[in-house]
Amino acid sequence: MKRLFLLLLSITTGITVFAQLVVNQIGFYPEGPKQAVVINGALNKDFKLLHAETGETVYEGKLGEAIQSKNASLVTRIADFSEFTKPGTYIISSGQFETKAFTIGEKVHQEVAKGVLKGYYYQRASMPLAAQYAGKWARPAGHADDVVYIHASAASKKRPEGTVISAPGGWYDAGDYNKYIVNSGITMGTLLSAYEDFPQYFEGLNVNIPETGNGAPDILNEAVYNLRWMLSMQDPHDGGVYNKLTNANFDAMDTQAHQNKEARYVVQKGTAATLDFAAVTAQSARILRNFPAVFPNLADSCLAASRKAWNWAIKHPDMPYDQNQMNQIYKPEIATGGYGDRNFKDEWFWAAAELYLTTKDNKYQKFIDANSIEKPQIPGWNNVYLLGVYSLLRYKDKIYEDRFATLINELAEEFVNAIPTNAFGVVMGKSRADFFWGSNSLAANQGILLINAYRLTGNVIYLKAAISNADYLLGRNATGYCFLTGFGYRSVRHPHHRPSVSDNVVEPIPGLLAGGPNPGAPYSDGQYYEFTEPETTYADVQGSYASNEIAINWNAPAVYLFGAIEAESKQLLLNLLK
Ligand code: 9MR
Repeated sequence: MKRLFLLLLSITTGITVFAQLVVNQIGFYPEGPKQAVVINGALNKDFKLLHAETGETVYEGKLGEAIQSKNASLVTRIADFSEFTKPGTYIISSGQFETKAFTIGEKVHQEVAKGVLKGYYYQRASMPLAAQYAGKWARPAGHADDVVYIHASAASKKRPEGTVISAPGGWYDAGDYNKYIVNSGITMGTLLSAYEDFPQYFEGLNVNIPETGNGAPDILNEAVYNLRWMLSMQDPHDGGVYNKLTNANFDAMDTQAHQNKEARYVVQKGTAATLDFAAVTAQSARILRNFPAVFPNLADSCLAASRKAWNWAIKHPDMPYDQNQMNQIYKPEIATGGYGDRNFKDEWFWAAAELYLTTKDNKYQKFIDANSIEKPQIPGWNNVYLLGVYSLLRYKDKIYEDRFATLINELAEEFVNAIPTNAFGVVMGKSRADFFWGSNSLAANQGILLINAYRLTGNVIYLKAAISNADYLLGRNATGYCFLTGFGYRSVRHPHHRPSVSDNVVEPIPGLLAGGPNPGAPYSDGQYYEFTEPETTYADVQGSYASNEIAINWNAPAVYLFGAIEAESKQLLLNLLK
């Protein structure tokens, strides 16, 4: 019957996307905004909220006007039940569609916030994951990385080709088992900023990792695990930082972490890697000096490493990582991820901002000024400018405060203004260009910008707009998927993630955010995609590395976003009472 309906629908409308009712599958804050979206339900006019256990109707409403999506050939109607505030477990129904149960309640995203942070533990290299922390995903230690070769591209006088160094620990980058400094840069900056913006919240967020209870919050314990690896990626002789620690080729998908027998190399130093490293170590120094008992001397080591990296960058201000060119000169050829950035303005800005804030040394100001960008992009691995802006604003630096507050508020205003015409009532999808490799991280990073605007102005509109993108990630989107493994009633089951593929556990490792819709995906990974428009090109299959991989730089803004909305959710109530 349902199939017949879909067939009729596609014949009569030419629409190529399934009809369904989508919602944040986890739920809503009692005083928060609450919306579900009917996709291609041409005949639907109203909706009901039912009590999940009793089936009793607790609220009835009319769907909003039909909205043609700008990002796919689909039409939606929004079911808004924000005025219903009673905690409980509910289902929404509209015509032939029904959601599964979700919750209205305080702290409704607390488990998600914990889950996305815990996701990092499962990415740890060089140590066994014990069952007491990892449950059924326990595994032996992968990649000791105590024998790592200096690749020909990275050879120097003091460390000629083939020199063995030790660089254990850190997180695997994504679905592969390699470790990349550039991508660690934005990841660490985002996690450290989450802590700096919401210290109290994160001090209370324990995620059952080996360090839990050691006197430092788990978000810092996790970050330090990667930080120690990052420190080992700096050449102590000159301060330059290697781009990555990698196999020559990607492992087969069914390789378990501990089975890897391939040689590991560090390859070529670069300006982006070294400046990202300088920024992360400067920010770490500032934070970790408040935890001398837990991390003795680490803050000092970080600051020394940061300065050394900065000095190297001053001498090598424009050294891109061009893997193709490198492979023409040096052997063995390296085929793993490139993260090859060519524009370093944003890295200069970020590193200068973090060093300036940590050291109070005015010499960094001229680099902040010289590398200012008028209309910066929302952060991504090759675009870290706003991380510097957020930090300068966090410390209310008098010189920069007004200018950057205006910048953030203007961007936030554009986001908020785009919501009413968005088919899903969210910020994500303001433009078709929002959908690319790792687009879900954009939704989360837009959320971070909005949270910054909210912190600057106290205006709850921005907090609500950030929540709209959280809803997007958890199911209110054109695919109907909750993009987080292990959460929601229709979530990612087959991520492109070697640990999840190669273990004997049916469920994927939880707490990992899939890359999300990417119209370029069919051309990159050659998988079959049932739908191919910007907001629908997503397939929950292992082979889809361009839409269904997971990555540390995509999880980090999710840690920030879900942590921030949990930390601030009580403001929704205070706002209602005003
Ligand atoms: O996130 C990266 C994306 O922006 C690039 O378009 C893509 C292709 O170069 O690579 C992505 O990063 C991958 C990295 O190179 C290797 N580890 C997995 C990453 C996520 O797919």
